[in-house]
Amino acid sequence: MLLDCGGKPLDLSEPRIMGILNLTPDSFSDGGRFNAPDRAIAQALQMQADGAAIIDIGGESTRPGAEAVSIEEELARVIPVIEALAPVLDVPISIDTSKPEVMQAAVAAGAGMINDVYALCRPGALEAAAGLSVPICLMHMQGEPRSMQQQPQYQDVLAEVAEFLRAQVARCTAAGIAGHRLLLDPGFGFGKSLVHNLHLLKHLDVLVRDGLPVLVGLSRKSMIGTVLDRPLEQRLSGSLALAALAAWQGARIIRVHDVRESVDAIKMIQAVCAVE
Ligand code: 8Y7
Repeated sequence: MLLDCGGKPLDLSEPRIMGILNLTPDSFSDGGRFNAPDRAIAQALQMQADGAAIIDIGGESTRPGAEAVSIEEELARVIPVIEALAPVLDVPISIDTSKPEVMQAAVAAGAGMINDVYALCRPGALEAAAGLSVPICLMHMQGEPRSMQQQPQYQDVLAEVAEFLRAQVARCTAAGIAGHRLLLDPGFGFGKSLVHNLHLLKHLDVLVRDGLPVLVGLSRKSMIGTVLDRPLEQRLSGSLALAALAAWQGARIIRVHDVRESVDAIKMIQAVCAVE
């Protein structure tokens, strides 16, 4: 299956790696090390060379407890980098945003996918996305980043996440967004306890069977920190184990910080998947 990301094809017949490029000064995993545009561009090119099939660029932190940034600030962080990168990257750029203005400006600057952790639920986002022609990743979140980890509660987390995503697909379809432009993401860590996250991953195949490509972000997340009792910079092994479980169950895009290692891991899984 081939996804058209604003003119750049993304082949999802095998699981692919999405490299994370954080342009936030407070970015929780890389401490804002790639904040300067030149270094961001070098980092993106390195991730492509390491085998990333798409680069996800974000200018607003969505980590638990993070504060919102203004439209102007977010645009100032992401647009110059997208403008510089789009012409020189072979792989598509995804814009991690929930703001309609940023979606429009980013796609105009060359982004080929929208990654919205609010699943187009913020005012104007659905209309903005419908007016563009790039694929959209719809992610599930319970609550808001500022408070979502305080008291996450579900009767049946898997059923509720799947139901939410199906409802958002219907909402998108009604707004004129073709189904083949949509990807689904259960939103690991977004208003979920450790057990919720583990249960969602164990049964990820249920979401995969809905038929839309599934994207997952597990890299360095607190579920790994909690199980292993490791700080952020020591979560690679845990991240690879979870990426493997997701790819094994049919996830098509794995969003990661450590591209080279993750590409190796999913290549091995693909080798096993490809034999009888
Ligand atoms: C995810 C994400 C983050 C995720 C999608 C982090 C922006 C926190 N996580 N987008 N974004 N899925 N689609 O740990 O799981 O990277 S930010």
